[in-house]
Amino acid sequence: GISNGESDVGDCDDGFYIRRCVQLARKAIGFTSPNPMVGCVIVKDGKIVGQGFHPKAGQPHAEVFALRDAGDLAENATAYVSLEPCNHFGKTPPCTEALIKAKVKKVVVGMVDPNPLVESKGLARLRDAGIEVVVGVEEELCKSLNEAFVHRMLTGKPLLTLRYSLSVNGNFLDLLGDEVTECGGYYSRLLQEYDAVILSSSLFSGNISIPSSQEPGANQPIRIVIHKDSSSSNEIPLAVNEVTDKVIVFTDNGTATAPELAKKGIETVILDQINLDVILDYCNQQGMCSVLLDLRGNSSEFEELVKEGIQKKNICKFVTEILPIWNRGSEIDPLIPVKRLDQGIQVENLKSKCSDQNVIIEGHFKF
Ligand code: AOF
Ligand code: ZN
Repeated sequence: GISNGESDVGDCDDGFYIRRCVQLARKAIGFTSPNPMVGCVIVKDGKIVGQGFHPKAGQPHAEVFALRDAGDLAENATAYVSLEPCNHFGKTPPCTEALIKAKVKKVVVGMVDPNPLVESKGLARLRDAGIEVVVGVEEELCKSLNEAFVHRMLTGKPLLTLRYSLSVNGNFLDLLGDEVTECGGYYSRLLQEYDAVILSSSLFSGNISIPSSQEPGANQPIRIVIHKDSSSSNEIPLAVNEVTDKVIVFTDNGTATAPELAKKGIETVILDQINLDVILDYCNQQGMCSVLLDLRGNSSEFEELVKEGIQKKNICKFVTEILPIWNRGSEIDPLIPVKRLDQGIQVENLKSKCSDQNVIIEGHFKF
């Protein structure tokens, strides 16, 4: 398991500094995969003397930046890290050795690193070196910060979230209330935190351009476009000016589309049958931790994927946007004869946010 019961209990200030670590870590939102987001502060005599975060895979870890920032002041100080310091040589050398060399007196850790290369070995190394170690401060917060990373470490698959919009009478809506282009909108912020977003090719037949996050300096997810020849006989209508290097098409008709797309520099994966397992495997191999399945466009393209995802328990979360409209003409649609709550799949960790424009609900499937 990744929780650690045998640790000392942190004192009340510990929570404050770990929350600061999480705040720092979030500065790299969307950019760290396959690595986690990690923040670190060095505290001496009740003052923060150094801070840092992990900006991107391949770059130094949070501890390295914080120790650099603290300089000589790190000696006899307490280091706070939202994730257990690593004790292995990956793309970068072990942070445990950096902490030991800097002569910190104590290390307070938010959560144990679920990465089997690390998992508690970092803590053991620090303790062996005579450093006092406290584990599990603001543990839930730290786990939710890196929900996708933890999920991938434990399952070998990226965290998959279903996104859709509903009318107040419970019908699927083929639209976003939030203008995609709007900075500060929920969809724009959502895109920022995902490594990839799966979209229907039919979305691009209208005047809709490939959605991107409008947050300043944001990560842009890789756009995975699903093209089912059976459901949309036409070619993929991606306009050249819309194409970025971050588009990949999964299609069941390579002959018609692949050469055309290749000319535009778009990678195409041709499958006999488009299925979620293959897409998730692909994402996993690319080091993606989180994928958003956006249910807009031709719903028949997604019907099978969603069914498969629920059946195989590959869909972990949902984010629903309820828009302030009544879908005329389909008043009876939502009255599917489910008369008992336990006939469906239970969801948990419900969170909601309400404004004049929409109600956002998110939660986890409890399989
Ligand atoms: C930390 N602090 O800031 C991060 C950690 O290939 P590497 O060397 O970057 O190692 C990646 C692994 O190190 C990653 O999977 C995770 O277990 C840990 N990441 N650890 O102490 C950090 N980013
Ligand atoms: Zn490290």
